[in-house]
Amino acid sequence: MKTGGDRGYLRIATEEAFATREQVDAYLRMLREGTADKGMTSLWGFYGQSPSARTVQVMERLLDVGERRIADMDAHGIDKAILALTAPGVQPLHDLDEAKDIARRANDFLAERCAAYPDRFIGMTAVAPQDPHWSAEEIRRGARELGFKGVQINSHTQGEYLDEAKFDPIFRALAETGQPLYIHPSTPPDSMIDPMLEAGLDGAVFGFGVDTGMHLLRLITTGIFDRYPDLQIMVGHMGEALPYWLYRLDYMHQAGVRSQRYERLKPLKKTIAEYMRSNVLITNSGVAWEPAVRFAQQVVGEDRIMYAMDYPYQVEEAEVRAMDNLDIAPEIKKKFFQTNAERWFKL
Ligand code: 1DF
Ligand code: MN
Repeated sequence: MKTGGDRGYLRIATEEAFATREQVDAYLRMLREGTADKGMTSLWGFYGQSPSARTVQVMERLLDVGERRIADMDAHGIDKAILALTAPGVQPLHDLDEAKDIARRANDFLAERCAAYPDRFIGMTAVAPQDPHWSAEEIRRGARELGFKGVQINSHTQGEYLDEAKFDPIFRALAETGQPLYIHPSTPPDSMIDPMLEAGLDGAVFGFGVDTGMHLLRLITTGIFDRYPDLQIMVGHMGEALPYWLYRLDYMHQAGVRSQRYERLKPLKKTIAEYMRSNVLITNSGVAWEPAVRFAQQVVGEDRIMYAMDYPYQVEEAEVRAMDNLDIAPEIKKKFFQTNAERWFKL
């Protein structure tokens, strides 16, 4: 695969992960001490400790934000990667100072790496939502001093979702800086995970999507876009299944609002489908599947669906080729691979 845009578009990959050594070491310490939740124990018990070929490859690739990653991007025809600290970031850490230190140093490291490869790497800010005010300041620093183009939060923070009022400083900082929020998956919290864990379905196979789709839905139904009408929220994995649910979501949501069945289910200015078409952006991370991409383009809009590889978790040349071969108009393919990312990340 070739970089350089000879097909009429650059390939910009929008959900690409890196890790820092001290982040992984903190996870391993939590696993040893037994302070990690069930999801982290499942996920990082695997990536941090399994000797399998997959985990060794993933770990090596996560920790490299230099020549090895560039070589992989060149081999797969990826012109630019939008990088974020891998899930679940520092969100599971119980020691606030440690969480903030690791996030801040990861941001400094990423900014330096982006400066070293300015044509290839673009950064997103990592935050520690455990401290919403610090996170708001770090979002401002990321946008104004480090040159980052968005913020990634890995779904819930120790079981709490971003619609809780205490997280509002984060949304104020996003509004102030005009940056998009990428809600990346995490394993479901202990309050949700058991039936998935017992069946081996807690991770990227299913649990990620259940938790993250619900997270976005909670933000929508509690009115985040009425409070922040210009906010753009990105989710991967073809919208974490929400596009396929949309008809039923709107029908049953409106029925629930009319019957005043729940205190928190209040009337909204728009329908869920309308918010999806004005405030939600979707990447195809993990889903190189033409029917899903075209369905999302149809119901959410061709300006709102962007390409992602999900490096280093899903590195498949055949998937890049499948997306190159999407049976869609060339203008729409260019939006998908390049110009939607340029527009929404303000590159
Ligand atoms: C996995 C998948 C892990 C994704 C990830 O971060 C991740 C996985 C820890 O396969 O276990 O970002 N993903 O987005 O699909
Ligand atoms: Mn991912």
